[in-house]
Amino acid sequence: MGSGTRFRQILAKNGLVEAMAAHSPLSAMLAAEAGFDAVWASGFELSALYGVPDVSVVSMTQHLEMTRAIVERSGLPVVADIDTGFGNAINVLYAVEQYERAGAAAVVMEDKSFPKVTSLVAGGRQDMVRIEEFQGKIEAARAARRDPDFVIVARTEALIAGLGQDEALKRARAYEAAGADMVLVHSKQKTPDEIEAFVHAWDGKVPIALVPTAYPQMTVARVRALGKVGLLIWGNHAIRASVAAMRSTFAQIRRDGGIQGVEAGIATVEDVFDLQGMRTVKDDEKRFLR
Ligand code: SPV
Ligand code: MG
Repeated sequence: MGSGTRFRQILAKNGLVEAMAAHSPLSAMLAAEAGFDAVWASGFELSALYGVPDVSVVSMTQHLEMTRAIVERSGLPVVADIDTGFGNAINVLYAVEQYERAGAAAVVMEDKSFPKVTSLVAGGRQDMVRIEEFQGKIEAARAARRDPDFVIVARTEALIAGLGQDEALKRARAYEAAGADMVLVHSKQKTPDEIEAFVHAWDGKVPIALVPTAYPQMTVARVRALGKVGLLIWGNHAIRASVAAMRSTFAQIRRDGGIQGVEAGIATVEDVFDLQGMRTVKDDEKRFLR
């Protein structure tokens, strides 16, 4: 079964797919271990991993190769963040072919112009492409997928760009009409009001996807109560958790002049061995090394 089909089956069964962000196979494995339904191969997280801003500096190839590695190790359907599709509709044809071949279940493509600027930054330059141009990119994505179950999520940044509800709804309707399987609407308001107003006003048939980073009051229960939402993405919590954990561990080692004080608070070496599959290596050694 293709991973797009698995994604659709989870959606049909649970009514909501809950995806955790990842920037590496290891973070994706921990998301699977925690019980999330899917992995969000986040562009922001991968950019941060490389220590660069999320402004189309990380190349498609870098993100694609990480997505492939995440697919291989996580075992979960992977929702790939392909930003703007890395260019125009011609670039989208190639990107979708590659991401589907890498084993992704879905791509999320946003209606900003290339190169993009990360959405949540204060005062960010948020230039959008014309609706017709983005419809062409959605149609290109549909034309490029081999499996009709491969999920194409069209993301509108109208609220992020400050263009208001009417423009967001107009774009979402146009993207559904162009064949998107889902519409992601993003907001950087500090409360869920803006997003809830959008969801209430949504009159389309396709489910909505949300990334409630800026408005953390939005819980799974609240999303379910809203209805209409099919994909919930916890957008950047893997990299932020890593930054906080590394920073405090490193600082304590510097303070203490040694590592003894951090031992209890970090993963054991055996834990990491287990994640790496060292048990299997030991079994394989017994079996094959003569
Ligand atoms: C990402 O995680 O890369 C996203 C979500 O696109 S956000 O950074 O909030 O735009
Ligand atoms: Mg992104």
